[in-house]
Amino acid sequence: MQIHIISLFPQEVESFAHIGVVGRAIKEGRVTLQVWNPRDNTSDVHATVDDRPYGGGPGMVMKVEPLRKTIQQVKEIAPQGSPVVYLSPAGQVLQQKLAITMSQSQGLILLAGRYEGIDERLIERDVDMELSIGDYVLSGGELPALVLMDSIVRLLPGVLGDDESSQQDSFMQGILDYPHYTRPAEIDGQEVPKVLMSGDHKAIAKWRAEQALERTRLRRPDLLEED
Ligand code: 4GN
Repeated sequence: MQIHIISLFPQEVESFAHIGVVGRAIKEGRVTLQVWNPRDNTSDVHATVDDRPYGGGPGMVMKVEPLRKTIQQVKEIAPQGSPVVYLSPAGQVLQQKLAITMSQSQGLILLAGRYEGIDERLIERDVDMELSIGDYVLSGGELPALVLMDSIVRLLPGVLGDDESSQQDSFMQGILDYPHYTRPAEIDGQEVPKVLMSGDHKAIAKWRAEQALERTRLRRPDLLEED
C-alpha cells in the first residue's frame, strides 16, 4: 500500500511513522510512506500557505493553491482511485469497520490541516472523504493522519505476526477485549484468575468470551445494540 501524507510539518509525521509495527511494515516494504509539504508548492518569496479568513475572525486559513498543486503532484504517482482523505473534527468518525474497508485500498492520500482550517473550496473539489478520529479538537491533522495510518497498516497481510494477530483484537469481534495477565501469579495479594492457570483451553476460551461480553455490557453497551 502507498500512503501519502500532505503536511506543513513533515518532521512531525516522520518522527512518529518509523516506530513499532508501522515502522516495521515500512522497513519490510509492505507500505510506502511519502510526506509532502505544500510549502514546496508556493512561488512567492514568503512561501505563503495561509491567509486571513474572509468575513473576519481569529486565526488563519490554509490557501487552496499550494494544497491543490500538492494533491495533483501526489495523484501523478499514487495508484488510480487513491482517495484524498481530510482529517477533521467535522468528518465521519473512524470505526474499525471503516479501517478494514480502507485497508483494501492500494493507496491513500491523507491531508493534515493546520490553523483554523482549509478553504472550503479545496475540500469541495479535491477531497473525497472527511474523517475524524473522535470528538475532540487537536492543533493539527498530523496525529489523526498517523492514527488512521496505524489502524489501517496493522490490518495489512503479513504486518502482524501470528501471535499478535489483529483477529484477536478488541473490536475485530465488535466487542471489547478480555483482561490480560502475565507473571507473577500473585502481586501484593492480587491473583491471576485460576482458570487461566488451569491448562483447560476450552474453559479459558469460555471465560475470556464471558469477560469480553460482560465488560462490553458494562462499559460500552452501545456496541451491543444492532444497527
Ligand atoms: C482532526 C483534525 C481533530 C481532528 C484536528 C479529529 C486540525 N483536530 N478529531 N485539527 O480527527 C482545523 C484545521 C482543525 C485542521 C484541523
